[in-house]
Amino acid sequence: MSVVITSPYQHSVADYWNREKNAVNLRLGEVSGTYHHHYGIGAVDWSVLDEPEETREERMIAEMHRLETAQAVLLLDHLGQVQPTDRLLDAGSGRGGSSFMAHERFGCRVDGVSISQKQVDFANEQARLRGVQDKVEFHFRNMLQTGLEPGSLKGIWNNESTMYVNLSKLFAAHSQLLAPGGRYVTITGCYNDVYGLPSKAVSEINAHYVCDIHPRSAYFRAMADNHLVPIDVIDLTEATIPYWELRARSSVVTGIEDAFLTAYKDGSFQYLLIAADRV
Ligand code: SAH
Ligand code: GPP
Ligand code: MG
Repeated sequence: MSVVITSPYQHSVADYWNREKNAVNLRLGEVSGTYHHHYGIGAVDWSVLDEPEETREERMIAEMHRLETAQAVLLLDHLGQVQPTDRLLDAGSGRGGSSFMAHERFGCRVDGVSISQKQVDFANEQARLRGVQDKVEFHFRNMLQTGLEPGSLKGIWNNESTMYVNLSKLFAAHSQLLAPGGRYVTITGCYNDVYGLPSKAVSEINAHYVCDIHPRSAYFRAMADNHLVPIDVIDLTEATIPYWELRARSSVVTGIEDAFLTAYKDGSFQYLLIAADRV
């Protein structure tokens, strides 16, 4: 164990991300050079299926990448007014895709943290290739204990990374880092309290990614306890189903597609955007 990885569980999560090389992530990333580890939203252009066989696969990959990029655009839309002199934190930053998009959009400094050294190295190399290494930096750090200066951040987001941590600890940490009036945004999968407890399909997703999907209620409780007041809550479940339907028919399936489609369709699982103000 180290000062960054503080439990055997976190060690197994870091191990997953250090080994991860799924074609569904690398081939999509190569489309534009922006690498995402999250899912897509929006209507699919189903004309990709009518494409001749030689070009169909390439078109499907580009289409999935377009929907994943649209997901990150929607998240950034909810960060509010961000000035070039502000600072942002990408908590659980993966290969860095959303951080680069935020820097391009706002011109400000962005720091990303991940407990995967491989991802941090990959993302820092991307920053060098883009010539933005003094403005976008990735660190091998724990989002529960980043070591960043209290009150120094205008915005923080978690793009599909809250299911790896205890939400009370996460929002206590974020609340300390955000300046008053700062904004927090997450896009996440949560289980539906109305369904009850995690369904079989939700449990399959947990096992696949070594994560622990929280109930929807846990987000609002932990936010209320930590000076975070929701300003937008958007149920993206309907908007993400087409992405999974396309992905299930692609050459880059990983085997988890049916679990997502089942969980979304049986009402046990929801894809949610939550934006909150730090008060
Ligand atoms: N937000 C990125 C990556 C999501 S994948 C994107 O949208 O592309 C989940 C990420 O959470 C991985 O990078 C993983 O290393 C990170 N993560 C999980 N637990 C973490 C922790 N305790 N501290 C920091 N990062 C963590
Ligand atoms: C990241 O995507 C997946 C997660 C961070 C875990 C679970 C997320 C939920 C919303 C439950 P990825 O792009 O690495 O996954 P894949 O390889 O399946 O595309
Ligand atoms: Mg992916």
